Amino acid sequence: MNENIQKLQEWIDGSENIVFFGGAGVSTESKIPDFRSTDGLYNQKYKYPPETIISHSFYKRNPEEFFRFYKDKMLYPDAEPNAAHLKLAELEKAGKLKAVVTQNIDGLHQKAGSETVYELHGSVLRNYCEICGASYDLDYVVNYDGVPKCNQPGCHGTVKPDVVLYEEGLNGMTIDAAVRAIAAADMLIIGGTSLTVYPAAGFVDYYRGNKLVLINRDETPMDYRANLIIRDKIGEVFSAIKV
Ligand code: CNA
Repeated sequence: MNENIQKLQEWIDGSENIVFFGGAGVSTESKIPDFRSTDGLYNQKYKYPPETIISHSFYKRNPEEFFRFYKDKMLYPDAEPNAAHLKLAELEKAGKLKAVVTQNIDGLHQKAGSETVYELHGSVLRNYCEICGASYDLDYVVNYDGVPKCNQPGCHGTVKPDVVLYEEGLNGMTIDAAVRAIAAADMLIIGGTSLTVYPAAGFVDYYRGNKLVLINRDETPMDYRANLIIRDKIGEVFSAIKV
């Protein structure tokens, strides 16, 4: 075990109120591409930039194109949790980890068994009719040809994923719960996030302890804040940790 991972293990052993704050890099080892890596979504070529397509105004103006991109590039119904998701769930069951705060929309923390998960940007697993509010699962959206429409009698509303698009606000209750968890944590582990998407990235400011661990392949604007930086793959790091 290398020195950094040993230190991470010691800090985990000595903590009882750990919070994990993560992003797309947590799921790349589950074969879901992130946004900003060289092989991530933002570095591929599309008719419109991904930031434009996954914005609220684009969704309203051009739902056909939105759903074409969304279904093709953002849905991974067969993805499975990796060692990072699984170890975090184990840490929660052991009573050490109190919450996962995630920017991810893939539902893999819950699939791994985590219970307290604050999904800042929503989830592709939940979908609602914009008119009558009827709810639909992921399969409904995946299997619907074109723009998914509500199947309730007399309703033909568009079924919108419960995902926070650019230009949309975050859910206030989720923000509140996430910030409270981070403020109360004795250890904050941040991983797989470029820490560039606000307001989520600003949540780091609420941590008041001195065990801030950053596990990320690339540098982030918040590296200077970390008490320990690990530049390895997050799944590999967590598979070395004993609960
Ligand atoms: P990002 O900006 O794409 O950054 C990802 C970061 O993770 C980068 O700094 C990488 O260096 C790092 N990284 C990638 N793979 C690994 C790995 N195996 N181990 C360690 N580090 C790794 O993603 P953010 O989450 O910071 O940006 C926030 C966006 C991305 C949110 O709005 C998400 O909804 C959105 N997103 C989510 C998913 C998902 O749900 N899986 C996928 C793609 C994008």
